[in-house]
Amino acid sequence: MSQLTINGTAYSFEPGETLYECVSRHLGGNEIPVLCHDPALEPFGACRICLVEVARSKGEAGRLMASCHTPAADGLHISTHGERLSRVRKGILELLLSNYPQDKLEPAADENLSLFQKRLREYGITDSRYPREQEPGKPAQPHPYLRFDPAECIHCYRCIRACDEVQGQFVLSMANRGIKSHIIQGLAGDFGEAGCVSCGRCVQTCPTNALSDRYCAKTLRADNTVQTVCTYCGVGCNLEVKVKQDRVSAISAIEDAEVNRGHTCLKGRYAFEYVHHPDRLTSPMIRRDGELVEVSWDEALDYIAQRFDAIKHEHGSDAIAAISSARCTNEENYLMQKFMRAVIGNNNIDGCARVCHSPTAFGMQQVYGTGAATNSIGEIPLADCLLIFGANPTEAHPVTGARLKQAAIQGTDLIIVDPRRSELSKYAACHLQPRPGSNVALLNMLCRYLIELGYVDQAFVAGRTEGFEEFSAKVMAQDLDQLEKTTGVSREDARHAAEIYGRSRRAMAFHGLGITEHYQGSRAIMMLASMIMMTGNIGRPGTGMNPLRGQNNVQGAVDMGVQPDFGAGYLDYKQPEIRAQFEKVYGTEIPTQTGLKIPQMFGAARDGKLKALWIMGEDVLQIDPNSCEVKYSLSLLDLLIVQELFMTETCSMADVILPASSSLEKSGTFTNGERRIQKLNAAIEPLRGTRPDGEIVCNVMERMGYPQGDYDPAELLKEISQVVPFFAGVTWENLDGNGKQWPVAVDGADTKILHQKQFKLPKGRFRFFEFQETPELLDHSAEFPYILTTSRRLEHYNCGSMTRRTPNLELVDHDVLLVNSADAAREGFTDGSRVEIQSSNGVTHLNVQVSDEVKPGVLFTTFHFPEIAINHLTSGIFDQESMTPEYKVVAVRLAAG
Ligand SMILES: Nc1nc2c(c(=O)[nH]1)N[C@H]1C(S)=C(S)[C@@H](COP(=O)(O)OP(=O)(O)OC[C@H]3O[C@@H](n4cnc5c(=O)[nH]c(N)nc54)[C@H](O)[C@@H]3O)O[C@H]1N2
Ligand SMILES: Nc1nc2c(c(=O)[nH]1)N[C@H]1C(S)=C(S)[C@@H](COP(=O)(O)OP(=O)(O)OC[C@H]3O[C@@H](n4cnc5c(=O)[nH]c(N)nc54)[C@H](O)[C@@H]3O)O[C@H]1N2
Ligand code: SF4
Ligand code: FES
Ligand SMILES: [Mo]
Repeated sequence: MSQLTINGTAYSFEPGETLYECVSRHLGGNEIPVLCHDPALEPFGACRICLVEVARSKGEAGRLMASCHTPAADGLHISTHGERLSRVRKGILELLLSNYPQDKLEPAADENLSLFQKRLREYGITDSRYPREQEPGKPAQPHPYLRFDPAECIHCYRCIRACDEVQGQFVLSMANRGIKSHIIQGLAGDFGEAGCVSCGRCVQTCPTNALSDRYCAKTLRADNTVQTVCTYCGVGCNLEVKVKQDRVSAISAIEDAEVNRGHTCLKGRYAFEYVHHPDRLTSPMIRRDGELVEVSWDEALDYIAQRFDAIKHEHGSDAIAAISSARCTNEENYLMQKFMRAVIGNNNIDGCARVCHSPTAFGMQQVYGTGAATNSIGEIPLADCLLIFGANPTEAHPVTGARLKQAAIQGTDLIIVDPRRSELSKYAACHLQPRPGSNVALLNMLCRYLIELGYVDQAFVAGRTEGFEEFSAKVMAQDLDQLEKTTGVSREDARHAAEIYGRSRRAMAFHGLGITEHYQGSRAIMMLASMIMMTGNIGRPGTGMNPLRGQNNVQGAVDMGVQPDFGAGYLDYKQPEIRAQFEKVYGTEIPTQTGLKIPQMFGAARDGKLKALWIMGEDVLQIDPNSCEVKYSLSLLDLLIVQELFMTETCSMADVILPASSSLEKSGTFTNGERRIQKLNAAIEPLRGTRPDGEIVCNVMERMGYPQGDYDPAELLKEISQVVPFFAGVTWENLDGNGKQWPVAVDGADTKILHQKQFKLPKGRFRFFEFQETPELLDHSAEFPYILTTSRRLEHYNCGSMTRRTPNLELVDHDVLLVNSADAAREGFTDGSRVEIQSSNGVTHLNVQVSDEVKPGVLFTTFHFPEIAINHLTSGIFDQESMTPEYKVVAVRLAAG
């Protein structure tokens, strides 16, 4: 019997619960006052305000115990209130107040009081009988976002613990002892120098205003507060937006959100000033005599409808294509593909997944039948091995990255496969550094050792899969010497990694663009999926294959049919019964010819077959490979429509510009990387002159004679749930709270883990591939001896149009080229050397940063600054199955620039 008594009534408790947790669960979080306690952190017990009276039997005098770290136990009698408790709590508060500046005691409205001030008010404490003894430390050095006022610090340690236990950055500590003790940000009192990543978790947890931020998020008196989802990466953090005078004024994390539990990175919490930036596009424009001139919405929409009709009439509907946006909502993406299929009448619809995780979707479908993450981020603590293959989550998916780091700090084995020394590799049990582009060869090695060491899950393989014998025979036939040479990874290291992965009971794999953006992208995915299946690491908690999907809604955009070969819900429109279903809902005939993928669209433009392209929220001219060819292709179009927030590189070539509203100005749903459909609620009205993308698409549909009506996410979700089988039970109303992970059954039940009893296919299908060298290196490495690989960094986001318009620019204002110290010495480069980087496609210039993050022969940079135009260098080589560009391998040479 697990029972105790609280204030005379019997209640049950759960194993491992503290008294505070048990009381809060039954009587609410306000029953016992806490101050140093944060539910996301380990119990600490510093302030003692959470004292309760605990007796072994009824009527016995209780002992005072700190409820936040005292375990619940059978038969205890607990009192949460009473004269004695009140007296002690008042004494504690008075002592704390003696070291707090009295002039900071605000007569503010309750919801704007800090937690400390709320407690003072609850217990009626307004001044202190004790003298101030504490010597406050110094304020922190100026920082773009964070502020520290030591006078308001009450030494509860919450900030230090949040930094250590949530973000794992260890920036803050307590210096000195006794009355001289104070919080420091490294020895210099400088957040940045101490390794701070500006996540703001310390600000969020601080119960006073000792830690605050540029936007005074905790104390700002807002007119309105709205819950929404971050617009940046595929983690999908839940945010609370404070609105004042119709402006987005501060953002904080939602404490009880399953996805982020009070945490964010600096982009979600702080990088929102782009919303009101003067550079925002606020009027439609049409190019006349070479100049873009502002026009009314009616004029722009009439012009588009009339030009589409004319082009369709003259060249046929195949002369029109659209690129939809993973930055936009599910409903908007659904509309865009519906527009192409039902109004224009072709399948020429594609999106940013093409430059990203299309190999994941394709490859996982081949092996498992479903191309999405199999498990959920919340399961990380359940795994005893975490394999991170070609991903850099502490920068690209920071909230997930922080959880992975915490797991490693607590002893979970981490295996990193990355040519670069990423932050997480410092915590790894094993870091394999293959030569960029050699993943398939490395997976051959890993599979071989898993088989040799006896780590094949025979029962799983026999019961749920097919093709293992052939797969295994091919793996064993590979020449290990050759594989070592190809990958640059020794057989001992590969064996060690296989041993760690194989011996674990629950191994959870994460992967990213280091595996997909390659000539053999899809093939490496199929090998990885096979390896996971071979060891039975699928369909159970704390296992699986988990692509760290990139943009906020890249999972959703493809789910909604933003791809040329399948309709919404990955349904094959070539099958008559499926087409009939689409036709019934769309009320019109559906085309059957496979549409164009993005690179094919550019090719068709060059061949004179494609005449019009509508791009919603993608800066193809900066981010697609081989920019010169992209520019040439776009220049040949008769009509280029770009729907954007800012005047991007691509906008500069547009014939029509449509100013869109940002994610903070509209409603709809986003689907994060763990298939979680979450609600986006408009925090403010669309900026004057802009329209939400969904509304714009509806407007064009209506102008072209299709009765779509207005953009209404709730109504659209009804339609989507009729079409997309895994959305069957999704409604606008039932997504409140933590959203739902698809597939969602008609009764609303969602799915945390895929493939638990069965794959989507009758049996999991093993797929083996041999390593093939990329033509990029075969053709060019003699002349261009270095391999350049490009990725992203924490502070900036993709084309950078948004983060470059926020104070993130004060943190990082340029790209650099990482060069290994041996290469730098040989070439005569030092930190800051200006170099010319040339590939067979183009040339650019960057400043060198000498770094042993990369091995000799490998160079690294990012693509966030348009002036660098790094994609002038990237090649026209694509993943053979999905046409995802090979951004991660470019043969280049260096010269002093
Ligand atoms: N801060 C920030 N966050 C972002 C973005 C951003 O721009 N900025 N972009 C978002 C988007 S769109 C995406 S898709 C995701 C991407 O996030 P990730 O999938 O993590 O992608 P990258 O950081 O580009 O590359 C991951 C790693 O692959 C490694 N790599 C390169 N070549 C190879 C190889 O041959 N083999 C292996 N095993 N590894 C290799 C690189 O060194 C790099 O560390 O991030 C999202 N999140
Ligand atoms: N060299 C190199 N190049 C790469 C990569 C790489 O690793 N290396 N990674 C590739 C990958 S994975 C990706 S996903 C792409 C990303 O490249 P993009 O998709 O171009 O980049 P984003 O910055 O995510 O967003 C595109 C545009 O959407 C706009 N936008 C934001 N919200 C909205 C909205 O609500 N409505 C509208 N209409 N527009 C909006 C932004 O202003 C931005 O200009 O880059 C690719 N390019
Ligand atoms: S981790 Fe991703 S979703 Fe979360 S705040 Fe950062 S960019 Fe936004
Ligand atoms: S809240 Fe329990 S000791 Fe501070
Ligand atoms: Mo991406």
